[in-house]
Amino acid sequence: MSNRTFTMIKPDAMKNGHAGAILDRIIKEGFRVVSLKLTKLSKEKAGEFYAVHKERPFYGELVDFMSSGVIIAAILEKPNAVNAFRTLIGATNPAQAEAGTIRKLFATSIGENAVHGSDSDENAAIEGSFFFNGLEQF
Ligand code: FUP
Repeated sequence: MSNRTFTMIKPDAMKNGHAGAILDRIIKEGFRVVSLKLTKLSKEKAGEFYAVHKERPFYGELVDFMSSGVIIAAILEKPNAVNAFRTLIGATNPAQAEAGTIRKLFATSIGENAVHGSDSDENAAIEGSFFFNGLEQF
């Protein structure tokens, strides 16, 4: 079990002014920030990040949305980070997310759902290194 996960605060949450509240919540839940940056994905980079969903009907919209504005990308550390973070953010669809989760509080829809959280240790490592090189991981 690895202690790291990867997250993005997505364009909807950035535009709606929730970035500060989301970061505050993450830190208060005991995650240590290993890496952090504000950046913007090109369509090409967003397509690459979500390549696993290439055949899904929502892929085009997902790529357009994820490249529509700035995001905050971060690597986070806590024991059992992947599962702990997915519990904190709640279900993909905010309508089904538990009360008090980040998506329940800040997401608008299944497509514009405020935050990303890695779904496995392996993907956490791949996704973290998509955004941060070794010198940027503390
Ligand atoms: P999650 O692991 O909760 O981020 O969800 P998935 O990996 O299943 O989906 C990745 C992203 O694809 C979601 F954050 C939003 C988008 N998506 C849709 O737009 N529609 C869907 O039905 C499922 C996912």
